[in-house]
Amino acid sequence: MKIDILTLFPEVIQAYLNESIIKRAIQNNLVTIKVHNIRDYSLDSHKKVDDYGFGGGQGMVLMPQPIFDAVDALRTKNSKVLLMTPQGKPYHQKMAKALTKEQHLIIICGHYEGFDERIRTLADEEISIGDYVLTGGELASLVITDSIVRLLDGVIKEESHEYDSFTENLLDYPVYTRPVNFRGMEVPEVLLSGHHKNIETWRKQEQLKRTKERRPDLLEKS
Ligand code: 6GU
Repeated sequence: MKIDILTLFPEVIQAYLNESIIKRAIQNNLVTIKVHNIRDYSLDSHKKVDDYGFGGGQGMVLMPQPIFDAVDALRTKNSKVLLMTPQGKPYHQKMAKALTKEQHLIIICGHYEGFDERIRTLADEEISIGDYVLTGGELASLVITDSIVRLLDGVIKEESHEYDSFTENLLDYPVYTRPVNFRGMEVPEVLLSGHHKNIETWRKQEQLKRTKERRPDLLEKS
């Protein structure tokens, strides 16, 4: 898979991609991720990317030209263009899973007060990562990228996401490591038993219990 991210703040994105699991996935050629500065596509002599909104009231609005030219330069017939906006479709694990099937994603990060409405016509999908407002789409693009990359073949052990929270509309079960007793808090007996069937049953019960307590809305879906 290839992912192109269009942003006014490439360093912010690159810093995250240079660490941990995503970094390893890139090094192992399981994904190619390129970060592009929208400003580099501005045809303005001062590399301007935004201007005052017509009608007043708002602050600066991202202009269509740099973003249209960037998408034109990057898009192929297999590309899917995602626009990050709080007005988009609420993101969830099933969308992450579906997006792993794409060959090429172009992710556009909005910024400042907003972007010119005509930029929406470039998008195959508009995505929001939740009902709150961020200063820009950068964090959202990283959320989307991270959630997709960890699901790609070979990035993490298959077993690690088989029981992920949300995979079956259930939250994850509790996990423990050494020591067995930490400040009086004990690791559940069953996990030390080596009895795989019982461990599996316990984990399923804990998933159900946890989901019922914390996210009953998920149980209604499953
Ligand atoms: Cl995608 N962008 C911004 N600016 N705020 C958001 C968001 C995106 N998703 C939730 N809040």
